[in-house]
Amino acid sequence: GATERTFAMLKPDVAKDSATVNGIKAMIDGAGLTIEREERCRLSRRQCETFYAEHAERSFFPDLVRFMSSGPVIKLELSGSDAVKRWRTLLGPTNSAVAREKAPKSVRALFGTDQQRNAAHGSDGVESAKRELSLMFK
Ligand code: YYY
Ligand code: MG
Repeated sequence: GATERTFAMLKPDVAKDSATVNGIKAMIDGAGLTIEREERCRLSRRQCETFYAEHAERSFFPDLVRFMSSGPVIKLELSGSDAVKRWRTLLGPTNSAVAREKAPKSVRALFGTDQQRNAAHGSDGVESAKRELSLMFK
């Protein structure tokens, strides 16, 4: 497959726990993906609203923004063969409970809690990866 870049983000539910952060980084490495860039920061509500703008009309949006701005996140740029799809597969389904059923070895199955606190983000396509990388790495 083509060499791609994608955006990954460890969310506030896991970014505060170094053992979990290291566990997820080991999974990234094990999948043949390279961490090109890493930045720990706390996102403002405004930054979260912009990042998740496609979901602005959804009922879960205010709660999602509150959660994502509640503590530090770790932003990662990943590269590798089919990186976008590879990281999405490693992440597993959005809802952590579904992930435990359908993809028990995935990041969300192992480290997520529910449909909101689901451990990590991954771009859903090459175009959104470009948008998210330029938004999050100035
Ligand atoms: O791309 P992915 O993160 O797997 O899911 P999206 O449908 O893009 O939703 C983004 C984000 O919103 C999800 O990671 C958690 C949150 N969310 C939620 O809190 N409740 C839902 N019913 C759906 C999504
Ligand atoms: Mg998404």
